[in-house]
Amino acid sequence: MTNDNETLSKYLSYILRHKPDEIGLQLDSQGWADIAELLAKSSAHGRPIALDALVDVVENSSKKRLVLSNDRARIRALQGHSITVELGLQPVPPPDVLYHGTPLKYLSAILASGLQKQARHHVHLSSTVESAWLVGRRRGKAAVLEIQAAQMHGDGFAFLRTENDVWLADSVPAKYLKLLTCD
Ligand code: HQG
Repeated sequence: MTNDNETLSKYLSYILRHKPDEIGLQLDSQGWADIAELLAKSSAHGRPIALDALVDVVENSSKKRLVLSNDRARIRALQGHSITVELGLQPVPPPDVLYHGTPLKYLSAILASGLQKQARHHVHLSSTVESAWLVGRRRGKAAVLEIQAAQMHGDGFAFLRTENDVWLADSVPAKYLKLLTCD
């Protein structure tokens, strides 16, 4: 993935997760945008995007933030929205443990009050320690928490899993969390 593609991936994720209005774009209730309309409106707002580049980002971005519809006419973000969309994910039982990476500075607040979803629709959880580290370290010194996911599920909490193996929950109360490792 080139730097250009990473920039484009972030731009498209920003528009499709948070600010379609910024370029006058309408998403449907499931978060889909018509690609021709997206390209035209982005261009009209000073950000021309080639169709090839968009497809390349969707298919080759290591972050897998975006997906095309089966007919390849529409695009949406897989997760991470702050605007209301219905992703159509079904609750599934989680593995025994999941992980969450966070900036070190949030650790004591999280251990005291649990994980809250902040601006997004869900708390994002990782299936591996490695991916949790990557999430936490994107803002500097980090900590990785282990979550007793199967126990939570047994207590009635729902978990969703996205196509790119991100696990989503409404919240994680502090009693299911423990510090695994930190910088
Ligand atoms: C923290 C990126 C204080 C939470 C990543 C996180 C991920 C609390 C921050 C995806 C808290 C919210 C999601 C509490 C939670 N007190 N801080 N009680 N509860 N927090 O960005 O999980 O590039 O909304 O730990 O790679 O960091 O967007 O969530 O640090 O996959 O594709 O509040 O976003 O992917 O931050 O990241 P975020 P996140 P993309």
